[in-house]
Amino acid sequence: MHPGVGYYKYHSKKLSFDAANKKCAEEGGHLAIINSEAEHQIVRSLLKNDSAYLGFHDRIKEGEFITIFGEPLAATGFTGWVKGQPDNSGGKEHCGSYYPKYGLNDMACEKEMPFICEYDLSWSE
Ligand SMILES: [Ca+2]
Ligand SMILES: [Ca+2]
Repeated sequence: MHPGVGYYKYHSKKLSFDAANKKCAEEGGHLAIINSEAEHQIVRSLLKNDSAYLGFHDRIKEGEFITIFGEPLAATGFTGWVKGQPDNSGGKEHCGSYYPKYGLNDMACEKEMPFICEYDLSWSE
């Protein structure tokens, strides 16, 4: 719990992007979207050694990354890609992740990875 920023949970269970987002939804949340440097540091601190899914993708139009709510990634307030990313490796990397210690990376959506959910706990304010 991070008052004023949000509530985040790291899931070590490895799932595909869609399965991960479904799991977050079942818990009343969504795949995490980083909106500030403060959120970035929280997300970064939750990560282990594996990459983890976050809530953005370019599945609608290649190279145009948007959040799971359809907003441009550039409008979220955080676009700290790993150097050389996004690279759309193999022509099939369309889902957003965070590479531990470094930043954002595009990954194949079917790959099963840990993920971070974000919950909007407005009742706690
Ligand atoms: Ca892509
Ligand atoms: Ca990539």
